[in-house]
Amino acid sequence: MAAGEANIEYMFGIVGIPITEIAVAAQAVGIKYIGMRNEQAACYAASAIGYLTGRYVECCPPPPISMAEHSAVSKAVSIIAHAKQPLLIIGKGAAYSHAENNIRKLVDLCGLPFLPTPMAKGVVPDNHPNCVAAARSTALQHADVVILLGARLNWILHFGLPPRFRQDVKVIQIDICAEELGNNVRPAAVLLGDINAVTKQLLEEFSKRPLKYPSNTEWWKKLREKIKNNEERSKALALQKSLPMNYYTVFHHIRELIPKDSILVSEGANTMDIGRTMLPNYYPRQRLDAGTFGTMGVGLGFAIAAALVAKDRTPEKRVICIEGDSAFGFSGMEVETICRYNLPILIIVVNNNGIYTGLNADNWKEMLQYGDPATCVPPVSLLPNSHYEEIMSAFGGKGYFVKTPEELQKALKASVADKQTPSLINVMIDPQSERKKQVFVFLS
Ligand SMILES: Cc1ncc(C[n+]2csc(CCOP(=O)(O)OP(=O)(O)O)c2C)c(N)n1
Ligand SMILES: [Mg+2]
Repeated sequence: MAAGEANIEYMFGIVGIPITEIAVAAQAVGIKYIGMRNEQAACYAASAIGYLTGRYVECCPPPPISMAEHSAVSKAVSIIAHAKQPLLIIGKGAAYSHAENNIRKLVDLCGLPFLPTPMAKGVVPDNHPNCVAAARSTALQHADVVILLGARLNWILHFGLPPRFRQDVKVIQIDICAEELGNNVRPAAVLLGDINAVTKQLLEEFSKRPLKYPSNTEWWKKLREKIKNNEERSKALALQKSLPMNYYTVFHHIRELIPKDSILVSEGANTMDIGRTMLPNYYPRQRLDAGTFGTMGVGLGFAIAAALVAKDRTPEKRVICIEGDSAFGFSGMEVETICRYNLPILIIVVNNNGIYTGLNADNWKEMLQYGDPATCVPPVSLLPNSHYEEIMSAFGGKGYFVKTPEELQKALKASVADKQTPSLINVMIDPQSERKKQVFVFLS
């Protein structure tokens, strides 16, 4: 009853015991009860609802909106004005705080280069001319002033430390959570407050002390060169005609054929990392991935939450869930949940027979000659050529097994056109396909 009175719309749990009574009671007061196949996936789905709808604010009495101390705002503006190589990092907090309009104004007004963290993609559209995501490592490594707008210096930002950042980088940290301030790096200025409100404060300060970072600096030249170089390398890989396909070719076709306003969900290692660079976001809160902690298994729960919200609020928007073959396995049985609630999610499994790299069928066979599989199967390998699409067809959705760009295009067109039926495209790629060479190795 209390949940009903609080206008809770969605409740996630599992199917059956021990939640039967509470689920029935919730349904009786008009709450949508979603029975998942595993508590973990239910929690992932529930956590995404607040992010997608902002309803964690609506359900409670409106919280006070906190603003930063004026002296801190003024200090931050001075530091930005003296920066030679500034970089704005937009974090998930900016998306949570619905700060997109003010941040867009700040970027346009001050001409600053910016980078989004994974789930901040789309707060300012990825095709904005100041977006330097394609030169991410260079931007992080050489920035002398970094403005963190609701982004945290956790592993996804390499803890803000060398060699990925300059030793003497000045960090301006803007965050709603006091405990986050000063984590890993001592900031030059701290602005404690709601991202949207603090961005407005910065805009007001910049209207008194105008700043336009010139677009012809050496810094911009360096960043633009790197962007061009990286984009050319990705494009060359994407246009390769050899079979089996590589990651870049797969993402190239996905980008060409899915609607621009799709809600993208993703997890995996290379699948997620390469997909993040190859698939643009144009709107805020439309990318959900395993970003913060890299936890595999979140994808299907996130996709289910996104599809429920889309069905109720923006039925024209598609949810596209791009999974590595290993990542898919963590919550794969939620495909049944998707079919049970008839959520027209398109799952794309990028299948390289394993984690990072796998074995092809011939090598697999050869390997088995060495003895008991438990003693010789590489711990990064999955069974080659697994037909994950049959998991979808088993429950009444549509499954596609594709090996060539033409088959991929055909399957994408068919599943995008069918707005009613869940589908899964299992895309076989070269098990040795790699991410293009990176300047830094993982976790450096
Ligand atoms: C819960 C959990 N267990 C294990 C890991 C370690 N891990 C990182 S990525 C990954 C799977 C990557 O393989 P896949 O999804 O097939 O993507 P690929 O790189 O092959 O494209 C795993 C198991 C993790 N991140 N989270
Ligand atoms: Mg894989």
